[in-house]
Amino acid sequence: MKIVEYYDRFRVPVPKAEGTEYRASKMKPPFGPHLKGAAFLQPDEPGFKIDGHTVSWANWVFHVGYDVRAGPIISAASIYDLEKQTYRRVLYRGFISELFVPYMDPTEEWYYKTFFDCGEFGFGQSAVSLEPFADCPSNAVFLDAYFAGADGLPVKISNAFCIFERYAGNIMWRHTEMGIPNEVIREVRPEVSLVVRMVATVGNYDYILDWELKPSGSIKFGVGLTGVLEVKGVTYTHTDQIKEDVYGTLLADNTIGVYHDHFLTYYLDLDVDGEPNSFVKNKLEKIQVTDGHSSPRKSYWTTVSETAKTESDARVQLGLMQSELAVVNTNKKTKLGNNVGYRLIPGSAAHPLLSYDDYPQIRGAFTNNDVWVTPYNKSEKWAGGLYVDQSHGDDTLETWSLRNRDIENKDIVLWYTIGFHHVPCQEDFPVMPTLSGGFELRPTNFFESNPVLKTKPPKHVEYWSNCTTATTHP
Ligand SMILES: [Cu+2]
Repeated sequence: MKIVEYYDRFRVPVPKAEGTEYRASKMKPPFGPHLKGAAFLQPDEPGFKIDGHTVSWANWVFHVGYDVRAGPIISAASIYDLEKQTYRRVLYRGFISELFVPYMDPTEEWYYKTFFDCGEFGFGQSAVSLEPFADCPSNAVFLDAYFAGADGLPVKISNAFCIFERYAGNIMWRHTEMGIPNEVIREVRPEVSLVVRMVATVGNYDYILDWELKPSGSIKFGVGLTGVLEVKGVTYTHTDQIKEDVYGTLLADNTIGVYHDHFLTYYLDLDVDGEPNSFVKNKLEKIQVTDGHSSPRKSYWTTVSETAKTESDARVQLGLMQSELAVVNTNKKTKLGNNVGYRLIPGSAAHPLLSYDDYPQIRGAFTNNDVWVTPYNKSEKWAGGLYVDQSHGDDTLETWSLRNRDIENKDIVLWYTIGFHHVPCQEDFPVMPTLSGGFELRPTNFFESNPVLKTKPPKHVEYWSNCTTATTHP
């Protein structure tokens, strides 16, 4: 328990504290833009019910769980089908399996900073109490979380989750039909969705994790990055002084924000209308019209559907090909004969730039593809391995996938990684405005037709002070 040796490679000035205050109580004028409070009025009680951990809202029912490692776990999510008069399963279980954050500074003090936030720290264990009216809107309902502490005693995180209905002023669907003589049809339905939110503060970073369910059947996965950047001290106070690679951006005097990535890998055990599912790539292919007479057009695109038979067929790097990716149930078809399915609408693709044989990337090999599909296996939950601390990369999603098992018409798990390459900028300092990303699972031929067609419009306002064109609704 003694320091037996230390090595002082260089010295840098301690960065100034000036300009780094972000506590409202310590701030002095002038203040930033004044924002008036905004609220989504719900004069009646919230439109959802929580029974134990089961939430039912609009046409959805699902279970909200908490895991010390993954944080929120949404399971047994089913949606009511008005036509079939029954609930139909969409998602058996979904959670964030791993978050890989490699920093891009290879020097002695920084090269090892390649964090696995779920496996090393625990998203659930890093959950923080949410603040009413700020972290969550006024209509939110809060849930506590508990985990077993290091001494075996329960640790409570108050208000770890909030659940709320969101009306962000968006339109669920609309149409103004003007093609009929002497008649105008105008139909609009505002979009209200349900959000389950948890915030994990892992050291310096705060991750806002949203699960948003829509009456149209979509599930949107939102990720917000905020908090404080991981910075390093340097002698520099101006970019003109920098003649070497500093592996980041000068954000303030003597302060570099180091380049890094955030890769969040989601585990999505979809059970689209039942357990046996298949993964389909609908490739969009350009067809050239070469015969010179069948059409005035020279080209068009069409879809070529490929069903993944084994795991190797389901490794996808987005951005390289134009395709729609879907999980379908070939045992269940619509009346018209289409396979019922759910489509993955990816977020912006950020592919890892480390070499495959670089040590952190061997451990983070689950980010080598943006999409993987594996057959359900009880022991395959954590993309970076069960024991991720100092792992050698021999128990990752990539190593499991190399077995190349059959995945057609099986209980399958879709793994999707949303990535961010983060080049810090001065606005990210001293605390970073939320950088948002996300992706969506959206029904594709799951319903016979638009499932929110018969959603009634809200009460109509006859007169609105700043809108003179308001008309009466029949
Ligand atoms: Cu970042």
